[in-house]
Amino acid sequence: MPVVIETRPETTATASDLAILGGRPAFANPRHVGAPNIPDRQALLRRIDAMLEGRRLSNRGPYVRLFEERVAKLVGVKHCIAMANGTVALEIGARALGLADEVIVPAFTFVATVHALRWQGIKPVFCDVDPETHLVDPASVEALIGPRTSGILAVHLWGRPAPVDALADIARRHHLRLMYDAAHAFGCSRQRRMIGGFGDLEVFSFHATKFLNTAEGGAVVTNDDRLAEQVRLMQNFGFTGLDKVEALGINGKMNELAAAVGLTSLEHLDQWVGVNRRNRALWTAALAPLRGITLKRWGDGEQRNDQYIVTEVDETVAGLTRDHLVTALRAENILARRYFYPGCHNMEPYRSEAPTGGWRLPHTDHVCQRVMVLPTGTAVTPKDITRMAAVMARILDDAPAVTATLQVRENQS
Ligand code: T4K
Repeated sequence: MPVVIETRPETTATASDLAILGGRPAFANPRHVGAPNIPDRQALLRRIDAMLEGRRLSNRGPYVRLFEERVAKLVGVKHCIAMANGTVALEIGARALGLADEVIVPAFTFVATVHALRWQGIKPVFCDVDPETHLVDPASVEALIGPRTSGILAVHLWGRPAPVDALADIARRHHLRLMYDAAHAFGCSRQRRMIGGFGDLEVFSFHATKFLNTAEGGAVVTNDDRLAEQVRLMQNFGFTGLDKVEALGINGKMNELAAAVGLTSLEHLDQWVGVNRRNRALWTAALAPLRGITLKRWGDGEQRNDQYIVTEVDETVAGLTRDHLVTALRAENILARRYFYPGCHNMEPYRSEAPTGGWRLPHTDHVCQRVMVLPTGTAVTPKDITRMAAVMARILDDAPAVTATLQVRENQS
């Protein structure tokens, strides 16, 4: 049955109209993974107006303080230190923990997790992930511990809680520091306990593409008073008072404008969770009949932000590769993503720094070949999802032609 799509009249909507085969794109404008959630404009503008009136733009002004207070309360931790972005929060967190020499970290993550360590002069030692959950595999972590290991940096990837009990046990037995990259996990829980309170400290990102954004922003959260004090010192040049510098510090501060966006966005959390939940339910139904595409699921009964619609493509069943499917979707202006291809171990400088014989991460390599993340969030409507899934179905139906076309292109380039 022909499918009605945005820029094509119904009568001409046949499989051969696929954009990758020469047709017009299904969507006139791109549908993104990570289009920002935008809070109420009037409320935000009122806050910005008051900020301009008060001429307080940065250096832990009233909005940053309030934002920190609200985030700490929501997450259930003693301290939240708001940061300029998640990457600098990771760097300062690692430094405050005294991480040095080698830190065990998954290669299946956004490169910022690993760059933050390397930027601090720390050597990342890549552990493998569980191919089912995409989370660090504790057995792989423990096997990599050596005399130079100072800590573990695990990731709550996609907002899904890392195996916190097993990791805490490993860290305790080997006297290692344990921190979490919780960039994806704001508003998510694990056995009813909010992510943010695990390990020695955790780091959120409030980048534009995240569930809760401050345009650029992040935070370190912890229950450790001494660590919190260290982090605060480090994020503000080491100042302890007027003209008084007591430590080596850097500038990691969140500004008031960002905090105003954050505070206004916090007022929408329930609404945005609702939209993401609705979108997930629609994607679940729409993808169910499609062969070779599996939507990853987790955390029933937990709080989730559902910010990422993560699928795996099995090319032997789908009839085309994940990469060809993503290329065909992007031609339709459906900007699916191959996060986190090709894995940090295959990016520089880590690829060139690989131990003799290279990094051996079979599960990471497997997952990197299969994952496809699809658009969701408040910028995506139910109609969009129906259309995107219908286009995907047609690409699968025409898989041999799509594959042949893309292979010709690849051979020519
Ligand atoms: N740890 C993890 C596990 C992370 O995922 C991240 C960030 C970090 C640490 C570091 O936190 P930050 O230092 O960033 O706070 C994007 C984001 O830039 C990055 O923040 C995020 N992870 C990562 C998963 O996604 P790219 O390279 O994919 O960004 P880009 O420019 O391709 O944007 C994604 C899509 O979003 C595009 O299709 C366009 C759309 N978009 C983007 C922006 C910025 C918009 O529609 N509007 C916008 O304003 O990394």
